[in-house]
This record gives sequence, structure tokens and C-alpha cells, in this order.
Amino acid sequence: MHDRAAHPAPPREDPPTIELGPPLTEDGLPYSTPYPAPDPSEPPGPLYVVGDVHGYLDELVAELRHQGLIDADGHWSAGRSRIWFLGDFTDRGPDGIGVIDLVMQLAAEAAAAGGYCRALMGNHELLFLGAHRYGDEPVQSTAGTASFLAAWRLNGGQQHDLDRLESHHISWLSRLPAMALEDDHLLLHSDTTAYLEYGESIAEVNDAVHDLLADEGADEWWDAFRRFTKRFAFRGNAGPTAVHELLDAYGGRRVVHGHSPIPYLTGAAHADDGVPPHIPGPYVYADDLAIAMDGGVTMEGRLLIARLPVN
Ligand SMILES: [Mn+2]
Repeated sequence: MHDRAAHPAPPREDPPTIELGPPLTEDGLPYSTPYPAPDPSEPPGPLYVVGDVHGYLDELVAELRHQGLIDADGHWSAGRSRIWFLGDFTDRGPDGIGVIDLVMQLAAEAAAAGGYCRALMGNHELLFLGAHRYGDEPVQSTAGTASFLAAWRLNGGQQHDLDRLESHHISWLSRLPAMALEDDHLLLHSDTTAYLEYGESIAEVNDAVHDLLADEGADEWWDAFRRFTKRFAFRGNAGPTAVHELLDAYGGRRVVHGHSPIPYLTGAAHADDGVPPHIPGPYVYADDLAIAMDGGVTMEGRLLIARLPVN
């Protein structure tokens, strides 16, 4: 029999620290980074994902506080933690620009602390940027004449967000990736396989969306907006196959997405009884291959932040 108490583990000594200096580039010059480089000998911090915010800044701040990710003054307090926002920052709620400002601020503060705060592009980012760039210019639509401005207003666009949209917001939003892979989780905004129409690798998809926003016209933007607004591909009997199509192409063992509110995915959205939907947390479905993160904050649900992996 082992007697653990009689044989305590020896105290762990700190490993010796070797000052290697900054890494060198191919031309022998050190990289210059605006922030201190993370210590590569330390493991990465915990990974979090944040569902659709849609302008609900107070709810976002409360949940970030609740998770210990920001302090009482709204500054990053999560050290080396890694946070991914899954897109849809604006529209419907009261302060979309305030949400973007907070995420941009946390991105800078997290990087300085050796962690990161990153974000995906959702369909509402395309819609909002399109409303700003193309206004009521007519676009080709199968449903007749459409415009970004009209569609944005119909989908909860808030004029005061558009009025406060500045060039630094536009350049930040325009460069958001459409997808990312972290710790075997494939992160997407929308529960659709439409990503496959933009590339065979994550880098190809992100480059294609970036190039589209930089170079293409209103019709191509509209087409992208329509494709990334599709939903529910992972529901039902064909759902796991659809998830596998994405995982086979882009890697990962699970997809994590926003976009489709959990009460709609589960069929629990309240109709006329006035009872808000009960959202206990992220919704795992499609043979455990998919995690839905949009808690339906716009429909009296919850703004969800989850630490991955979830069971
Ligand atoms: Mn969405």
C-alpha cells in the first residue's frame, strides 16, 4: 500500500529561465510586435466562445464580468485566456457600436496580457457594412428588387449605429475572418455548409471573403450575405452529415456556431404565451458534433459565453 502522506511529492522547482531574445526573421532582423510576445513555455489559456450579441452591450458586459473575463471597469482581466466572438455584433439591440468598441478594446488589452480576443464575421456584419457602403443601391435578388439599406432596416438595423460607424470600425469589421479552428473546434457564425462555396481550406475561405469585401460590388456582397444567412443545416437526420462535410474540409472534431437562436433550433421558441425561452446553456446536437451558442438575447433568451470544451 502506498502511503501518500508519508511520501509527499518533492517540491517543484522553477525551471531555469533562458533568455533567448526575440525570434529572428529570415533576413536576420528581429520581429517587431506592438505587444510583448507570449511566453511560449506556458500553455495557452482557456478557450471561450461568445454567441451573438446584437447590440446588447449591458448583457455582454454582465456576462463577461460573470465569467471573470473583465474587471469592474470593463477591462480585460482574463490573462492568457483566448476568446472568440462568433459574430453579429450589431442590429436589433440598443448599442451595436458600443459592442464593437468593447471587442476592439478587449482585443488590444488581451494581446498585451498574452491572451487574445478575436472575432468572426457574421451575416449582420456583411449587412451592416453593405448598408453603409451601398445604401439603397438596387441589388440583384431572387425576391425582386432589394437594397442593403432596406434589408438592414428590416433585420433590426439601428440608424444610430450607422450614424456612429467610423472608418476604424469599418476596417476592423472588413478584415474579420469567416471561420477559425481552435483546439479541434471549427468556429463558424452560421449553421450552413455555404462556407464550402468559398474555399477548400480555412485560409481560402477567409481570403475569399476578405477579397470580396475589398474588391467586389453590391451584387457579390449581396450573394455572400444571402449565403451566410442560411441556417439549420445541422438539424435533423442529415445534420451530422452536413457537419462532417465541414470538418472533413476544414478540420476539427466539432463545429461551434452562432446565428440560429437555440429556441429555434430546439423548437422551444415561445409562440403567444409570453413566457421567455429557458436557455440552460450551449446546445449540443447533431450527434454531439455541433454546439449552438446563440442563446437568443434578442428574444428574451440569454447572451451565452462558454468555455470549451463543453459536454
Ligand atoms: Mn447571424
